[in-house]
Amino acid sequence: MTHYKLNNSSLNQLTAGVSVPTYNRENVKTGIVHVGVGGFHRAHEAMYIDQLLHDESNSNWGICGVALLSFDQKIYNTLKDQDGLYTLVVKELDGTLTKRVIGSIVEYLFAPDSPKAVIEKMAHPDVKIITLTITEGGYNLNEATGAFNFDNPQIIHDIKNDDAPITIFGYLTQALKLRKESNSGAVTILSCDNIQENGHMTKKMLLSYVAFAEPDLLDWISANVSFPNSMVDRITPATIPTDIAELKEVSGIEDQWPVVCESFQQWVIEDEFIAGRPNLESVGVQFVKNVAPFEKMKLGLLNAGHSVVGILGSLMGYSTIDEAVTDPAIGTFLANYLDVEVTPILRDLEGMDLTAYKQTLINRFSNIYIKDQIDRICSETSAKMPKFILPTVHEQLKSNKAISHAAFVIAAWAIYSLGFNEKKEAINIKDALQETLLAQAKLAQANPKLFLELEAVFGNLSHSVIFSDAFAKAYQNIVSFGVEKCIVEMNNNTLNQK
Ligand code: CS2
Repeated sequence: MTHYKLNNSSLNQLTAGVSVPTYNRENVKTGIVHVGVGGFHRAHEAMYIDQLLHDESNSNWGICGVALLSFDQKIYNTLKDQDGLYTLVVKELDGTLTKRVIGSIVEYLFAPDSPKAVIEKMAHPDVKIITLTITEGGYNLNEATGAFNFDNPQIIHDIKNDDAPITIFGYLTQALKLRKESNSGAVTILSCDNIQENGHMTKKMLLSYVAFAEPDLLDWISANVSFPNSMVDRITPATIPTDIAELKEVSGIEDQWPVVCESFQQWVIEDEFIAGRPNLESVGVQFVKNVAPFEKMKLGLLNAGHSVVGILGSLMGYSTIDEAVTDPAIGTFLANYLDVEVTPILRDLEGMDLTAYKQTLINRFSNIYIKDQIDRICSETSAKMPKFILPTVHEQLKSNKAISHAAFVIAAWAIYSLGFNEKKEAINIKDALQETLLAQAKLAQANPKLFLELEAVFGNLSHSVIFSDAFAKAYQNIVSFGVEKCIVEMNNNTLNQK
């Protein structure tokens, strides 16, 4: 089979079962700047926009992808080499692969090399929407105080260096300032991260920064920038070398960084686009008045469910989510956690069949073709925990309801943080707080409750006697009996109570 390096000139040669953009990419103008061109963005928003661009009347809505961190050099180089093109490989439930080259990223910038170009692009009058996937930890929230973290050295850097920022807050502030000065008009900032009320969070954090760094800009922002909340969903494992090799072998495409994902896709947004938006309904995006209940459901069930399976699975020595969730002990534990400790806090979901949603979620986790990595799921747990699991714990505690499964998972995470699974193999931990977690996890070996004193993650949770006691008991049980025995016992107890 002939092999083609993926780029503009090879596009028309790719016919072997691969769909390609049939619109003229040269006519597409950038209307959206997206920050954080990771796998998720490329499996989700960029895919929706690609679909949209097939209707030529939408040609004002191309994407400029911004790689913000020096760590993102590789994705920038890849996009540049491939004219912004990449292959999206959708793994259907029966294992069939649907391959589609995505063409919606028509420009790309590497912020560390050209901060000015990024600011100018964000401030360009044609740009009407700035979207973000900057991860749960990217919003610079101090979990202990609930306020913007001005102690972050990168924020201190941005306050001193207007024209060469490194954080999203520095970039957005300078871009909005330039929009104001050059009359570029209003703009929508749309967060696509897994955070409850992600639009409100973005607004709150950005305004805190602006109030300090550029207070004169506040009025302009309040009249010219909107921050809709949104809920995003599509499981997108990390691309592995066999994905790249398979694409080359079967389809002849040499793509340095294809993206693989599940077939499920969902995007629910509040319709508050101050500077207009494309007709996203036409490609299946749902618009609602209040996205909060959907976001709460998704974060509390799916994302928290992922962390539950990931942490327990990792300690038991599994490496993928499907392997772990199809272990009956973990699968039952997950189902019980979702039913007993999360479902009671969900409301205002008229028309939503929660039982079906939970079943679909478990089917999605169990999909053997996806092979989502536990390492991916457990990465940055210190940022995910306060967004996915702890809000549920607080609500349950407030109404004196069950928290034992959550306490157990957090106890398992304290042991996980020591760096070894129950087979005594090293765990590949990737977490911005890794060293702090390890230090705290070591202290917890003598007195488990000390783990909860990590305020940057747990806020004031350690003040709850009910929770700390459940946590300490779970910790001791795991140390004495191992995860599997403990969860089998918890599963039996839940069954007896039903
Ligand atoms: C995952 C998410 O990062 C995680 O822990 O739960 O990446 C999840 O796969 C997506 O939010 C699915 O929409």
